[in-house]
Amino acid sequence: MTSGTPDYRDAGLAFGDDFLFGSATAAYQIEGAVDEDGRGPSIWDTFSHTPGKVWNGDTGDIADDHYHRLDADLDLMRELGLEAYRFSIAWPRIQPTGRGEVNEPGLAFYERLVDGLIARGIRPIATLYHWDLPQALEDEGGWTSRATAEAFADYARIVAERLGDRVTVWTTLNEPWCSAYLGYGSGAHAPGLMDGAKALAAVHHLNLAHGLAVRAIREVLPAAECSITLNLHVIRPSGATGEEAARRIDGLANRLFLGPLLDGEYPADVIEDTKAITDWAFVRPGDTELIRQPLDLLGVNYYSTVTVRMWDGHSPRVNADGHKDMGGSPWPGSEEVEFLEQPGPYTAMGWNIDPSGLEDLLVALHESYPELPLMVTENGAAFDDVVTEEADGPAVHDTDRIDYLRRHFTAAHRALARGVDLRGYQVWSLLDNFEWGFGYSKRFGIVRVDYDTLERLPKDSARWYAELIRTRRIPA
Ligand code: IFM
Repeated sequence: MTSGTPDYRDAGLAFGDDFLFGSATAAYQIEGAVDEDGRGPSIWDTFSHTPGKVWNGDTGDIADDHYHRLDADLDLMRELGLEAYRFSIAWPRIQPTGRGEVNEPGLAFYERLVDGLIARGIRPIATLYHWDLPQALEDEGGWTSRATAEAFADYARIVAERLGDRVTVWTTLNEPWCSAYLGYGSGAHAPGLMDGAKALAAVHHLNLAHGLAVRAIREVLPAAECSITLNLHVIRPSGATGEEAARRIDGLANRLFLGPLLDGEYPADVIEDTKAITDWAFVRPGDTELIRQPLDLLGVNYYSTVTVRMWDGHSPRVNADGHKDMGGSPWPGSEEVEFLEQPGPYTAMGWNIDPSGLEDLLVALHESYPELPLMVTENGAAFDDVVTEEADGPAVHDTDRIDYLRRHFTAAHRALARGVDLRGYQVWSLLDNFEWGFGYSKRFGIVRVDYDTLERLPKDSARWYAELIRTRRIPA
């Protein structure tokens, strides 16, 4: 931080009684039990079992074994005092091939989870899709196909019918940016395709899936609180070409989602930027009206910022984009944008730590959409944790993670003070878990998981967070 700017390390800041403190996970990252009780294969099973796709050949086969340790994990959440728990439902547990017959044991598992949360006084925030598409749907085109969006609405209805009366917030999709651009553009995520036109078709079908699912949920539950979670990019322009580069990345990363979801239209400049790649014929008349369903909440996932400019065509090309590139591009039509090295400090992901980005993002969203309540649905950090042996047993003194969280809670508090309607904060993540292409090499949990014994060990950050929740003030 430069002098004169806040360092975001305030202690003692108070949060209101309605502010919902919780923590988040996702099904494939923690559950394991991938072929139990009728679950079908997902694209992440296929991808992680394909040599060379995931660090160390790691898979989600066992993960944190949460599927078998549900009750103990629920007790842990209660011990930490969580007020909310954001989890995702694995579509292939509910419909093993993504369509048709419902797999009762899958629904029963999530019913047990939701009821277990409620029994412990914890509000369930359910995400319907956190990247584990049934493989059978991918075999028919996955998110490049309109039929996947239609199937998603059927799945949403099935889950809403069963759990609807008990879920506090329904989130349709988690970070469709990742599903579309990393899944079908860069190839870093499942299904691992590298095709800009497919990535853009996936953007649209994910948006459409959201709209159709919200409509389906509300048909079953007219009063359901519906949301979507986006990983909006906080973009800093650099130099003379920075504004153009920022416009392009903002278009692909942010406006291709916010536009149809909240304004009812796709941004014309992005359609123009990408016209050599696709004619956008997959957007049918009436689609943007379907996508723009009233939202009760927008979920915001925030980790770091990017700084961009246009490549001059001569100098060695810079690309410090934090998203692992397997060969394709996550930025269709804007490959000439350079991502500059960010000033540190950094987390173990190599992502820069900049809490001002969270404050800026929340304030900007509030200014653009003043009526829309916001929630931080993910924020947290991976660090190379060390287990130490203390007199009373093993411990993880993760002061770097506490520092990260302190700064970001301060940023959230500053946004609240500036009038942002911020309803809560879900720390990513409750447990160390399968970090997608990075396998188990990156630890985001406030609770450590020993991958040999699967034992859970709350880190110092978990204690710190428990104190924040208990006192409703950022601890000293
Ligand atoms: O682990 C992921 C999560 O699944 C989605 N948001 C970002 C996290 C950290 O990379």
